Amino acid sequence: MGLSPESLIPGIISHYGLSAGNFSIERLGSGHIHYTYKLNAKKSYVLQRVNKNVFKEPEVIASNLRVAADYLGKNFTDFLFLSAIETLEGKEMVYDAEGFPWRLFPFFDNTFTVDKVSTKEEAFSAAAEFARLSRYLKDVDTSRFSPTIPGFHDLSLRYRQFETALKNATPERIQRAQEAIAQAKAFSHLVTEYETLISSGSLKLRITHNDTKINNVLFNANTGKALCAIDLDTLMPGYFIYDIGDMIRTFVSPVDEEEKDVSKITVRQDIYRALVDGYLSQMNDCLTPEEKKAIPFSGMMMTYIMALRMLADFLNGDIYYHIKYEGQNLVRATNQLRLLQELKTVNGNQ
Ligand code: GN1
Ligand code: MG
Repeated sequence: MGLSPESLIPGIISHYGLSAGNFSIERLGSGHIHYTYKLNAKKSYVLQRVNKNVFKEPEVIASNLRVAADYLGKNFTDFLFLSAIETLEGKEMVYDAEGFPWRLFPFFDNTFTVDKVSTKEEAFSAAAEFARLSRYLKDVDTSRFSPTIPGFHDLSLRYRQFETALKNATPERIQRAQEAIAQAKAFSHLVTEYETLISSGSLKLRITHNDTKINNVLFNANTGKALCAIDLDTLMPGYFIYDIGDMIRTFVSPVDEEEKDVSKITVRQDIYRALVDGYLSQMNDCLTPEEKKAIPFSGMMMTYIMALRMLADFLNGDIYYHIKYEGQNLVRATNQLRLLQELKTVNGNQ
């Protein structure tokens, strides 16, 4: 075992000219991938240890964000783009002795995040903010960006990874996940639909956020409106279905992906409409009619891909997502499969 990440904080922040003695430090808990801390003081910061097992080339994240920040800075004056603070040596990241990169961000006072959407206004505003990022980047040369995780939302790849996990899983895990496995297999027609949609060429490659879950947007506490998109590690070339689909996945239900009681999972149609309206308030003119037709599919596709990834992680012995209790990834997968069923019902009734 290496040193605990917390014990490394004083050394890391000294690269920014900061002293740990001036802060009270708390762990911020809802991300599944990195270790994130808040450094509390009059001027507060967010410090993050990047998960290098997930982001194998952290320099690619930094390079994409540099391209985006330069482009937005040159072309727009009204866009808040969250960039990492540079070290005293002018670097965007500090590597610790185990090779984990760390980054520091400013903390914005008077802001908040939510894990569930409460109102239509919240849904509209958050969706419009994620969409604005894609709209402002619509003319940037996508070849200047590289994937930070190759094949991230490639449903065919994710299905194959699920099959591999199933092949290698212990009988005990397979037994516990039996029902979820059967449900996941029953939706495999979505993989074919995805392949057909992608190979039709009707979706334009754009710069997308790719992780538009509701807790990746910062709200202004005074206005209640979305202030900016955060968690930009997966800002990279993608299709708009990934962004609007992940919003459908994480906005429409009154409970989040951690909910164990699946009977509480429903599709709030007013929230659904508000998020689509919010997204289109920015992106309507950028999307073709064929792209817009893919919106109902997008929500199902992104819910399915998360169900497969969570289920595969459970079968693999919980090696990817952080868990707080045994069986959490199976709970998440079961939750997502129920949401998928609900979305199917709603789409079928339209
Ligand atoms: C992860 O980093 P975080 O917690 O916002 C994951 C997303 C999943 C999400 C599920 C890099 O997002 O793809 O949708 O968990 N990010 C990565 O909650 O795998
Ligand atoms: Mg993330």
